[in-house]
Amino acid sequence: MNFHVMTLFPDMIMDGMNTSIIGRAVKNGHLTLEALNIRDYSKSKHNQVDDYPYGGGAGMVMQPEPIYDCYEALCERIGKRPRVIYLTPQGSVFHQGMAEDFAKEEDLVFLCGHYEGIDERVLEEIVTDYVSIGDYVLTGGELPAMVMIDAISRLVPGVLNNEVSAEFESFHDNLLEYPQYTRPVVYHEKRVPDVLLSGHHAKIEEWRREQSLKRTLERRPDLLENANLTKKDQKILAILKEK
Ligand code: 9WO
Repeated sequence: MNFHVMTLFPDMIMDGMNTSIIGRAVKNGHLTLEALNIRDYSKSKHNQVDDYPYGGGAGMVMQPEPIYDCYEALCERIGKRPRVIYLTPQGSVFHQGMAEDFAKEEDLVFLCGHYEGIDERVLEEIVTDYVSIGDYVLTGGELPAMVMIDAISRLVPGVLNNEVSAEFESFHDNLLEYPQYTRPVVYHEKRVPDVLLSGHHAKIEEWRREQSLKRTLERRPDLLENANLTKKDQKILAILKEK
């Protein structure tokens, strides 16, 4: 997977990702990550990339030409026209299924806006996917781009050292993860559940599944609508709902 981030703050992307497991995956060669400085594509005297909004109003709007030229230069260099994701509160809300879909691509471009946004005309020309990471307003698209890169990267084969872990974590079957415990057996008078010390693997799996169902029912009942439930799961859920 090759990530290309178009931004006015390339250091924010490179510093943020170098200090994580994603940084290790880049060094291993499982991923590439580059930040493209939109300012490098300004043709104005003072490398200007924004201007006042037509119609008036507060703040500044990013101009279309540097962003278009940045994308076209990338396309010429790599010989393809990858999907362009614009991070905006006006996009579809990001979820695990979208991460799985994006992980199938060989190249992905993230467009990070700033100020009061980007001139609509260049968005119409190059953006293929409008994505939000949640209903809140930030100062720019860089943090959402990093969130998406993290979620997508861990689905790329070889990025996580544990081959099976990616599919076995939260959202497997659309359920929340069961609780985890490690040493010591007793901490602040609380014991680790006995079943986990029993060595009885079938019983442990059964307990963990029940915990996942219980937790999802309590914390995220909305997820159950699209959950992958066996007949046995449904019976356990019915009992949990009675309690
Ligand atoms: C600010 C503004 C002020 C007056 C009139 C219109 C306005 N629009 C905006 C605006 O949308 N600013 C955005 C700031 C422009 C794109 C980058 N910014 C951003 C991205 N804030 N929050 C996000 C974001 C992206 C993905 N998921 C959650 C939040």
